[in-house]
Amino acid sequence: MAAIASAPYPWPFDASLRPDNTALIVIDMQTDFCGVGGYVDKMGYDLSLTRAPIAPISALLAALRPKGYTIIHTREGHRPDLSDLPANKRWRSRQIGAGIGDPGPCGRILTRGEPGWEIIPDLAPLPGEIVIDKPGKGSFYATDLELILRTRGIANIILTGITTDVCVHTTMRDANDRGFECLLLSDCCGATDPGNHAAALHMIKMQGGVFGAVSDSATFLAGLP
Ligand code: C5J
Repeated sequence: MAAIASAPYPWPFDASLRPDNTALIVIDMQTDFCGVGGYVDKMGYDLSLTRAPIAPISALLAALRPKGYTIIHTREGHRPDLSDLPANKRWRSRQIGAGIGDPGPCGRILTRGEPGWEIIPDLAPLPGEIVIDKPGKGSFYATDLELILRTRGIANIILTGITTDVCVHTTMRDANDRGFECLLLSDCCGATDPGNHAAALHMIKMQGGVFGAVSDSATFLAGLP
């Protein structure tokens, strides 16, 4: 039986942390969200905020890979013909000067196959690791993530990546509704606004852990069996 010190309760609730039933999800660590010339940079946000989780996630991967945990990476992006890009999502992105599908310094913004859409080299998936391509914020919508998790017998999900308040939170909420037991590691996530990052962590801990629990990578690694 193993559990991690976290708030508002030791995670997982049933102390069932094992490599065979637990997955690490690394969300959208793409150049578009944390690299120079990508989508977040074009919008004018502070890249240091979305780059902060790179080193902690790297350490986490180094610890979990040899133990046999399921590792899943996600990428947000759209088909080159933009047939899966809702008109309002494109319109809004153009309002802030980073039109999805439009050319930018890293190729067409948030478009599959372009340099900006790739996962950053520091956190590149290893052969055999699962990569989920998603058109939206949540990792379950219009993907086969749930099928893969159920097929592998995954009950517990560790959430990392960017951005805390958007794609990570949407994925955590959707996972929680599906009955998965979720842990978010605070230093392994980042948002384009520090207040939103803090608020996103706070929300999880309400109501006895309404979406799961929150810890950090040092605490997690110290408690890892
Ligand atoms: C956003 C994401 N923020 N990966 N995507 O549009 O959080």
